[in-house]
Amino acid sequence: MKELDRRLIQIVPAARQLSLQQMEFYAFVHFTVNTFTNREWGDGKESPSIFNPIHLDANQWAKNIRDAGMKGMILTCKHHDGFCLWPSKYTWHSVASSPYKDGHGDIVAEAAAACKKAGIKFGIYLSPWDRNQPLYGQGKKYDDYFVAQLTELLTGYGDIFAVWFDGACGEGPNGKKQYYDWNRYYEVVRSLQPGACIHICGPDIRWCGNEAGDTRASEWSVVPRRTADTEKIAAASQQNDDSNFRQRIIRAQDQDLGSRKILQDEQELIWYPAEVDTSIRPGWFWHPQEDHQVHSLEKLIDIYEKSVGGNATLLLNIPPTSEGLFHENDAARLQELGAYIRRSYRENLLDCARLSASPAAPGHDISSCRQPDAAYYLPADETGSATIEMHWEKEITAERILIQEQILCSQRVESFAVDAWINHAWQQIAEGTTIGYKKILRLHGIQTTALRLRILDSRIAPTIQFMGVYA
Ligand code: FUL
Repeated sequence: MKELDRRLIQIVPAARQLSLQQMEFYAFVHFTVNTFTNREWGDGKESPSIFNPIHLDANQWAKNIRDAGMKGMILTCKHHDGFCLWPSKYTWHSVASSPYKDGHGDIVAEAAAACKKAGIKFGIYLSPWDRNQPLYGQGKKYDDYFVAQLTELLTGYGDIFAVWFDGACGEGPNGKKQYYDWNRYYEVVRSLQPGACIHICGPDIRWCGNEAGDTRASEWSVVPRRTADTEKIAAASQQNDDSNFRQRIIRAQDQDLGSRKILQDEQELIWYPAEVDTSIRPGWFWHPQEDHQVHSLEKLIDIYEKSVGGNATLLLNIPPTSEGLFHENDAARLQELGAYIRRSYRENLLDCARLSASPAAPGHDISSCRQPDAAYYLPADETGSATIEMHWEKEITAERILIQEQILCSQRVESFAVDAWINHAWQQIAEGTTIGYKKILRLHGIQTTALRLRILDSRIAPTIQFMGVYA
């Protein structure tokens, strides 16, 4: 077992993956001709003349995104319909042929500038599947077109934090078949934007496997390399525009991607953390009939705490209307969500607690987990178990406990429990498997003077980088 553990803890995030994980929560913005046709997938035959978001204000998007606590925005620069939100030199199927700003608009530039102004990062979604481009299905000719567009986006708009390659394709068995030269795409991204993560059909960030906002109960970042097989990701992706698709939960057989049992016979392992992508409303694009179906604050909090607090990142979509603005209902919900997150995690009750723990390895004292810096607690004992106690002089009411591993030392914890001191005895109030970058547990207003974290099983020894207890 220890031999396997030693092998597993060698797998750690690249710098770009660590930065992305630390962003935690960022936005998707789906916007194209579909916004004007009330569809989810365009067929590529739409006339650019329908595209005219007369009140477009990317600053309104960026400001609401930032206020919600999100750290970046990924824009659908080109969705499956092939319409480009920037004046690409390689096609006329773009804003340049639309009435928007008399064909002089560039929405990618507007969005990138708005992100910069709001102090958030900017990323791009460029759909490999293109229903407008006649070269699609012609092998290298289409790859050349795709790479040319990718190059425009990666060189003309400043720093890009994310490149999102969708696996969706609705061509069906008798449709066009394009064999994408993925490695060529990746090399272009690496050479032009080495800090960008390549998401989904790419080596850096893993699709969680559904669009409903579900996170696995045990989310692992060290997984078999075959998990990043683009053909398989594409096969599991959307094959038609049926909106029921996004309700599908993670398939049962996929629940465990990275326990020791799964990894023991794998030759090749990679750091490949999960991203949960979902929309604030039923559709990815704006549909006027969904203006009153914006998810409740409770639902969004639940998605947030299970994803960001479940060792995944959260990519939340907000679709602008045909006027080019976030609808007031979506904007109001984003404001509420941001206020809720700020309020909930403002005051760490651990600041006034006495901390003790199983004997620490030199330089890795338990006090290291009071600050969210790189320092971490590490027990001297390498068997994989450890106990951390928190004591208060006066009774506290705790709503949440937050625990973070130092993922630069890989993901190690396999099993843990939390106890509270109630009626002069320890009572177990929560348990879990993985912790990873961040675990948030709801404690439902427990009243106590002491809490205890028991790490029951871990690869070598657990590393605890930060802990928080919140009222
Ligand atoms: C899917 C696409 O087909 C949807 O339209 C949307 O862009 C979603 C994020 O990915 O695969």
